[in-house]
Amino acid sequence: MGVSHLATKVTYDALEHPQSRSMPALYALSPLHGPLERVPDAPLAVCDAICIQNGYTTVAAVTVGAMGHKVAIVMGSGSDRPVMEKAAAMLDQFDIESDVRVLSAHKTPDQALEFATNAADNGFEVLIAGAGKAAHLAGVMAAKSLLPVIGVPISASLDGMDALLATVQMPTGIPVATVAIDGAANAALLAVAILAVSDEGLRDKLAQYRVDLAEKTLAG
Ligand code: C2R
Repeated sequence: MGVSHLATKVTYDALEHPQSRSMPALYALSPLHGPLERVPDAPLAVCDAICIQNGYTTVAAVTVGAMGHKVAIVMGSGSDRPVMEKAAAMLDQFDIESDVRVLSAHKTPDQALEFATNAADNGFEVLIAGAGKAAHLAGVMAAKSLLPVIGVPISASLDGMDALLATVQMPTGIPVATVAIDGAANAALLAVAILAVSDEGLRDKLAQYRVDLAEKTLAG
């Protein structure tokens, strides 16, 4: 079995199990050319070609996590963009891909529902939804998706208090994790923390971010 065939199989494995994408994995082909096996507790080694490691004679290592995480950032209007761009910028700092969309539960209900319904299948792991005024967008995302939804109340009227209450006061059963008014950067950091639960590399980055933050704070 050639390297490319092996690599292709591993890649397919990752694609067929998107929930495992964040988990770096080392796959091994035994000397007997048995089936691909996941090597438990493998180091985060990456080798694109065949190499010898961990006592396996023929090993192809693929950091499945290299495919990366994907977070959706949706907002009710283009006028929310200056606030919501801060979420994208923060995710970028952690090398997390984001897809930014304007969708409104009020003005484009069909598209909003369709987006939420298919979000997980489209590879998103967390949804961030920002809206101002009567902010129903995050709640509608949560109603149609099992993914964690983080709501950002936008200050578009009444100093954002209307959006804060509309976002945070979800009925029991359909939660929206709500951050501060215009707190898009924190929404991104919460998304990072959620993704970091199953991603050691990301956890390290988040820890470093906190160290840097403490240093900056102490420096006044
Ligand atoms: P316009 O600037 O388009 O009039 O929007 C938007 O998020 C925005 O802050 C004014 C405000 O209306 C909000 N909006 C919602 C929703 N769709 C738009 N709250 C929704 O679906 O919840």
